[in-house]
Parts: sequence; structure tokens; C-alpha cells
Amino acid sequence: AWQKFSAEPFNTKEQFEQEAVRHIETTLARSLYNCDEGAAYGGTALAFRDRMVIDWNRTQQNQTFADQKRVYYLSLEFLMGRALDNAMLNVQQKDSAKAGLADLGFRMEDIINQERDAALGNGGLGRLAACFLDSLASLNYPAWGYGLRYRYGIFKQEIIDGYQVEIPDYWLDFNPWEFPRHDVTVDIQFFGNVRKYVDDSGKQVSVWENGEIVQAVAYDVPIPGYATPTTNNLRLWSSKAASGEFDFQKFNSGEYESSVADQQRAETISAVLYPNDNLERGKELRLKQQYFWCAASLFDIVRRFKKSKKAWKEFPNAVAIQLNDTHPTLAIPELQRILIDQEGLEWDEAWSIVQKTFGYTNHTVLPEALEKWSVPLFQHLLPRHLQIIYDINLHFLQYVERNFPKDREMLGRVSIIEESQPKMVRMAYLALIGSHKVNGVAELHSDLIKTTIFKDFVKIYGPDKFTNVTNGITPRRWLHQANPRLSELIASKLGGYDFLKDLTLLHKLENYVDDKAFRKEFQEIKFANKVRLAKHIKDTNGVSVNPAALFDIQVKRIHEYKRQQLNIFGVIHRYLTIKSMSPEERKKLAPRVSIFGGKAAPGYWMAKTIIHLVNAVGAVVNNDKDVGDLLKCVFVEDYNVSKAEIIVPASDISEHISTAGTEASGTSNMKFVLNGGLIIGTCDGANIEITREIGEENIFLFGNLSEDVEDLRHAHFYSKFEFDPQLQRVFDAIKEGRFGDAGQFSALVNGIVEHGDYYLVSDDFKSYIDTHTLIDEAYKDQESWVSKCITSVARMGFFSSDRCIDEYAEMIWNVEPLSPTKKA
Ligand code: 26M
Repeated sequence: AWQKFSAEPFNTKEQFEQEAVRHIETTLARSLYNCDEGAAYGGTALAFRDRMVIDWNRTQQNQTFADQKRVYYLSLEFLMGRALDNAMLNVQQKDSAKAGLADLGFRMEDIINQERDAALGNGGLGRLAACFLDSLASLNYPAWGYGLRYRYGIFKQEIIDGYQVEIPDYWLDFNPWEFPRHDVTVDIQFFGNVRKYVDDSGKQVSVWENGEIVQAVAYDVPIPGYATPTTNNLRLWSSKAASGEFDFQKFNSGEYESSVADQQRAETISAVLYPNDNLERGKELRLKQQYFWCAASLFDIVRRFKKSKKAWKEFPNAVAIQLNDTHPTLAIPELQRILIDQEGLEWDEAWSIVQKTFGYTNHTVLPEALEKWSVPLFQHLLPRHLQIIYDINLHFLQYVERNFPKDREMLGRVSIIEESQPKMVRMAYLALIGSHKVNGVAELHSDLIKTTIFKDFVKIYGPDKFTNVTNGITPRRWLHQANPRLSELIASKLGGYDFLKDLTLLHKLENYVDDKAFRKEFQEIKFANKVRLAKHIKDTNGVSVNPAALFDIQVKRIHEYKRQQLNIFGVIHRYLTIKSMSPEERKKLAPRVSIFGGKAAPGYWMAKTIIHLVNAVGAVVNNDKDVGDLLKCVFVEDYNVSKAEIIVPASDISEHISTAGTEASGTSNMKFVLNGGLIIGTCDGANIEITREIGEENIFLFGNLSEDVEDLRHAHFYSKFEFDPQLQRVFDAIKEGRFGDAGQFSALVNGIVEHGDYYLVSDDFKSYIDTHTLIDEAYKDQESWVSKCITSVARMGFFSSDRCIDEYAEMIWNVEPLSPTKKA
């Protein structure tokens, strides 16, 4: 029995209407006579927001007075999606809002669809941060997120003539969920020089001066927890010209343009999210973003700590900072700089505080994604930080030298500075050295980082510095919100919605695997979700798909390592097979719909080529009379969080088919299984743990294992390898121009045929299509199929992000939840 702090929920639809209408007429200054869906959304959002802010203020006050350790989650990405449905779930009273909106002549679903996604992230890493915020609040942890308030989120994707076109995502023109804090600002310095002198006490002092100042302004977003009044804070920084920087002297003397240019340059820092996923490009503006955000956040955290008047050695007992990948690594030299240059601590004391404060999560082993910044760029932009990094490196290398005097080679390998031309700062090493714990995001991945990129560091620090926290997802959004009927069905059997707080309770569903009525309803829900997706596809692509067909879905960022090319080659293979069959043979086939979705980084040509091929194949297959309903192939435009909420509940099979050892975890695999779909996957990332939990008989695994990848790659170059004839037939069809001009796809095919097939498409192809044949057979036996689906759902409890957060809290942060009822 919990209660929101806020005194007055909308207990009736009349109360809701009154509040919504008041906001439409006064806050939005709209007449009710021209109240469209946009205005109705605004009024609804503001009415719910009012209920949230009371809890939010109380939570913040409670946390301030509680004097307990807090968690700060630093992430350059928070892929939040929409907020209204989530707010309604957490404030409750969705029913009165629905009835009230109906009175006003609106459908709840249409109103929810008015909201733009907060798309401040690329993919898995950003969505993980959003799930973690949800779990932190739901579990009552005193925690803040810190990020950047991008004016443009990830671009909107349009498909024009089969090609991806990027449209800017200007999302902020109406955002009722943020609160500007014009009084919470931090001046951030760039460039300049370092002056050293010896003070009266004989101490060396460094002063970073003559830089350019940009101002950071805080924007706060409330993060409500589920079934608790705890409402945490996400603080996003926006950049603007420092006061005085917008030069009135210049302005008045007619140099209007250059004074405006200064302002624009400052605002550019938080203007746009870099749209790369797992690719690092070393751009100066990106480094500026990173420092701007780290420095503002650290200043804010230190300011809050200093109000407590505690000794500096207490800092790590008051503050845990988690680094979401290496993007916030500058927070490490920044805290060291604050402690030694500004607070006057000795190096060793400061460094021990720094190490105890930070934890670092690694999300990838792909070499092209590992962050490195050139030393000259660093020297130019952050001269004092470069000195501190050199000092950190010196202390570290001296330590290594003392402990491994015989291994001189090791020094070069583990140095934070890569001795290349130009020299580079290796951010992952800095993050690791500056943290007390390093974690990977699934068991295989956490093992791999210990044997590959961080091998030497395991020798240096011992294995205990490294740990695993397997990723998870929030069941509030990814079950209850995305699939309300399934959530309701589960609640009806489990006696309420407690499973949304403790997902392991799902195991009780195994008692219903053979329950006829339950199975029937489970199937009906899946079918209804497929009908909904089919409608979306009809509306957006103009393609009619049969909801009784097997829906085979791969939605995620487009990347060669994720192997959408393997999937589309499989579709072509299926198409050619159908074409070669007699009408009688065709009748025995199970109809399929292959559904793709995902964005390609704008500069990633191979990924764009894959999108083009999917669309080209769709154009042929979907219009071939011989094929009819047996096969459809569609690319769903602009995959994002709100589209995922429609797509994920509608799968029969989803594809998680990365080259073994390349996908750190994957999280959509968890979402699909939780929603009653089965998966085809490689032995990679969290697929392995999903298999362990749900049972081998409930998953379709295929392909080579990660331990064999290196040898297979080697073999492509040093032994003549012959293609599977079925893959050859696919390539021949492409080369014959059956999907349009073959030249457009030659790089894709040649990457496999001539350039070493780095992602092992040819090695896994046979096993992949054979496994799809098994899927066809399995799907024909609907009774056994449904049993697999229900059993899998029942065994997914482990993959709640609530479990992850409890693990981080215990193993890395050493923080406890803070009871929200404790009075300040
Ligand atoms: C780098 C440079 C410039 C701009 C952007 C980047 C960048 C952005 C995102 C680099 C890496 C990024 O993310 C990596 C990522 O998303 N990793 C994924 O993390 C998920 C959550 O842990 C895992 O489930 C995925 O397997 C992993 O690929």
C-alpha cells in the first residue's frame, strides 16, 4: 500500500477535464473551440505533469535531507521515447483521463500519438540509460541522470526511392516535460593556457586561464517511479553564450553579425546528437560536447557536496558516478583538476577519491568504436586536462614498472598515450584506470573484455576490478505499456500487477502453459498485435501483409556486425526457392513476412546499401504474382522507441544474428521474448543467457562460436574457401540484376566474395537458412509453438532492469534505496 505524496489525484473524469481544460485555456492560451489533438495532448500532459511535480519536489527534498549516498548516471544519450503514457501509468488515473478525453471528443491513443519522441540517443546504449532511470526511480534509489539537451535528436529517417534520407529532428518546440533552470548555470572554459607558479607556501600551482567561456544552463526532467512516489531528476545541459559574451559593444558599433556568430558558436555545442552508433570519428565538436557536459555535471555534483560541509575524504561515501561508456571519461581528469587546482588537495589524496568515485561500463569491443582523441587537439582545447592525463599516466606507468619489471613491452601497450603519429589519448584506458570497477554488459562480453582489450589490465589490477552486469529492460514500458493486453492477461492469472515490480514472479505463468483458455487468449493477443502492425505497414508502406503469416522481424541500428545482410540474403534465398517450386509445392509453405527497420549512420555507406537492397528486394518480391502471400519483405521507416512499442509485441520470430563475439549484449532480444515472440540468434551477447534462462528447446540458435571467429577470418585469406552454393545462387540473382542495377550492390557482395568476409556471412549462411527451415516446421505446429512462447515469457524475470540496478547498487555503487515515506 503506497501513496503518492500529491494530495489530489484525478479521482473522476470531471476533475481531469477541469484540469486539462484549464491548461488548454490558460497555460496554452487556446480557445476550446479550436482545441485540436495537439492542444488536447498539451492539456493532458500538463495536467499529469502537475501531479508529478509535487512528488518530484518532495523526493528531492527528502534526498537532500537524508544525507545518503547518491548515484549520478552520466550518459551522452538518453533514448526516452514518449513520456505521457509513462506519466499516466505512474501517476495512475489513466482511466479518468481516458473518459475525460472521450467527453471532449478525443481518443486516448490519438492523444498519446501526438507526442514526439525524446530521441536523445542512437540505440542500445541510450535506451539502456532510459531503462535504468526508470528502474532507479521505481526502486527508490537516490539518483540523478546527467546528459545533454540536444536541440536535434537522432535524425528522422525517410525512405525515398529505396534510399535513406535524413531529416533533422527539431523536437523542442513544445516539450512540457522539461523545466528550464535559468538560475542553475555553470561557466565552462575551453582553450587558453596553463600558468604555473610557486605560491607563498612553496607549493606548485597551476592556473588555467585566458580561455573562452560558454555557459551551461540546466533543464530538469522529472523521472517518476512505478508504484512509488519517488520521482528522480534527469538534468540536461544546454549551451549558450556566457553573459557578456554576446558583445553589446560589438552590437552597438554595428558588428551585429560577428556578435551573433559568437552566440551561435556557443549554442552549437548542445545543438545536435552525433548519429553514430559504435563508430568513433574524432571530431572537435564532439570532444567539446563531452567536456561541456562533464564539467557542468561535476561542478553541480561538487557544489551539492560542498553544501554538506563534509571533509573531502567523505566524497566517495556521498557520491557514486557511473560512466556510460567512455563518452564521459573527461569527468575523471576534471574531478582530479577540481581537487588539486581548486581545492588544494595533494595528488595522491585526490586520486584516491577519484578512483573510489567512478565506475565505468564498457558497451563494445569493436575496435572502430573505441574512443581515442589526438593529443594536439587535446592540447588546444583542454591544455590543463592533458597535463593531468600525462600525470595520471606517469603515476600509473611507474606502478606498472614496479610490479612488472621484466615486461618492458607492457608499458607501451597499457599507456594511456598511444605513441602514434599524432599521439592519441586512449579513453577506455583512462576510464579503467580512473575507476574502481569496470563492467561489461553480458557474461560473454564481460569475459571477452578481460581476454582482449583489457587483458593486460587484468594482470595489473587483478580480476576483481572487473565484473559483469547483464543488461535488462524495464517491464513497465516494454510489457505493460507496449502490450497492455498481455500485461492484463498476466495480471489476471498472477492476482495483480506485482510482477511489474518483481519480474521473477512471471515464473508462475508456467502453471498456465497447458491451460486452454489462457493459451487461446495469449494467441489472440499476439494476433491482435500483428493486426496492429499490419495496419501500420499498410498505412506507411502501402503493402498489405497477412497477419496470419509468420512475422519475422529484425529492428535495430543497421550495421555490418549485426548482419542485416545475412537476413536479406536469406529472404532472397527464400524468394528464389519459391520461384523454383511447383504450385503444389508452394501450397505446403508457411507464409512469411520479413520486416526490417533501423537507421544507418549518415556516413556509413555499406549500411545504407543494405537498406537499399532490402527495399529493392521488397519491390520485386511484394509484386510477384507467383509469390503472393507466401513472402513479403518490408522496411519500416524511422524505427524509434514509439515504433518499437508497436513492433516488438507483434513478432513471431525476431532476429539477433550478429557475428559471434561482436554484440556486447543486445536488449531488443529481451523485449521480444518478454512479449511472447521466439528468437533466432547466434551465440552472442545476452542471447546466451536468454538461452540458459528459457531453455535451449525454446530458442533457435545457429552459427559459429566466438572462439572460432579469429581462425575463420584467417582462413578467408589463407585457404581457398568455397561458397555455399545456395549463397552463390543469391549472389548470382543480384548480379543478374533481378533487384535492379547490380552495380549498386557490388560493394556489399564483394565485401564477402573478395574482401575477406569479415563478418562471416558465408560461414554462417547454411546454418542460418537451415534454422529458418526448422522455424517453418515449428510454426506449423501451433500448439507446441505457443507452449514455447508462454514458457519463455514465464522465464524472462532475470532480464528486468530492476535486477541490473540492484546489482550495480550492491557491487559497484554501494548505495541503498531511500524509503520515500521517510519524512524530511
Ligand atoms: C561514438 C562517437 C561519436 C558519436 C557516437 C558514438 C557512439 C554512440 C553510441 C559510440 C557507441 C555508441 O553506443 C554503443 C552501443 O550502443 N553499444 C550497445 O550497448 C548496448 C547496451 O549495453 C548493448 O546492448 C549493445 O550490444 C551494444 O552494441
